Amino acid sequence: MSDIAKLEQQVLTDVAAAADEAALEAVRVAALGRNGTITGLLKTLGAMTPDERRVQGPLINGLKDKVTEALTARRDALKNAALDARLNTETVDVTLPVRESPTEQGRIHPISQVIDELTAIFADMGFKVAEGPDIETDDLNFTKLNIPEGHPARQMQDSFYFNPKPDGSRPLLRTHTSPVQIRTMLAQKPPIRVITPGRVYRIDSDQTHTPMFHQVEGLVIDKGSNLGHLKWILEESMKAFFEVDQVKMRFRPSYFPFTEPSLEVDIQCRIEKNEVRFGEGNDWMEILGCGMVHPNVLRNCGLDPEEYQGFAWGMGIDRIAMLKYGMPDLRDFFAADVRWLSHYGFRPLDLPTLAGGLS
Ligand code: 2NM
Repeated sequence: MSDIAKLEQQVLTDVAAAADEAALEAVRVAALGRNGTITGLLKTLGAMTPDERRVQGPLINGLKDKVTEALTARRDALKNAALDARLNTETVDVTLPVRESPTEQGRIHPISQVIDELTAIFADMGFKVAEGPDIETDDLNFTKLNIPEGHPARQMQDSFYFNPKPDGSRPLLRTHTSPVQIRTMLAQKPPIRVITPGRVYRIDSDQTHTPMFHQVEGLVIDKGSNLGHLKWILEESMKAFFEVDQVKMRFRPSYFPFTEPSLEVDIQCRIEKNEVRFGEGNDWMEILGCGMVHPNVLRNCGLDPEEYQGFAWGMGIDRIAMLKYGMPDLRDFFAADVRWLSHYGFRPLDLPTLAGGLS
């Protein structure tokens, strides 16, 4: 066998044996690289006589072409094999459920949802939302609300007071959102229609009380405002909130320093083993306190009680959220447990509207 034929056999054997593209490249360099065996043969052509070259030229170039062709074929085969291997391992199971994007996984806390629902309901009746600071002065939290010094509601053990300031005054965490309504009356001229949802703080912690909880209060100040208006607003708003056509309410006389007369309101319901239904049944549940704003409060805010009257109400958001959405334990609200939130939370783009449904 000639040297060329031997070389051809050797190189083609190596090409066939190359197990991957790196091994194949090594075979190519050994044969056709700068110092390769076939390149070496090609270089010998220059020193040959024309007759020798006429014979050797086609043989050597034929060898080069054959090897080049074999290299290309083997490279394609290796590429296809590698692709087949990937396709076999990198399978996609199209029957798997689509993974939610992070924006889809987020949930609105039920308290935020209830605040949004109440905002939509009262906005529809012409109310604006007013907000104020969590840290309040004694004057706005108590004095202006007709709660005098020495009143039991002011007791140190009931409110979170800060250390005294140089002037002797002691700021505190607001115990209700009423100071926001005082601020509103001081800053705006009637007619006033506001609701004030927000955090409030009281030193109280047991099965049914958390030291921070949420309130929404409402306030209307106008000429000729009366209890009939208050009753209508409460009935309509609670029907909308609990998403029922009818709801009976029971108004009982009560006492608050900032209203006169003052009333506590029960809402008709049916209490079953572990469920409460509104708008039916023979049971009653207390849900809010209300009354006509006390003339002293109006005067404290620069309003003449002979000219303007008003009514106000206050209710706990956490409690009505529990009732509406069937959450059994108040303490879960503030446990920051993502499993609880993903169960009871609301989708961020499902905004509550009166037209589209609240919840
Ligand atoms: C309640 C019950 C009754 C109330 C009164 C006022 C203000 F500022 F106008 F005097 N704001 N909120 C009020 C009245 C709050 O919560 C149970």
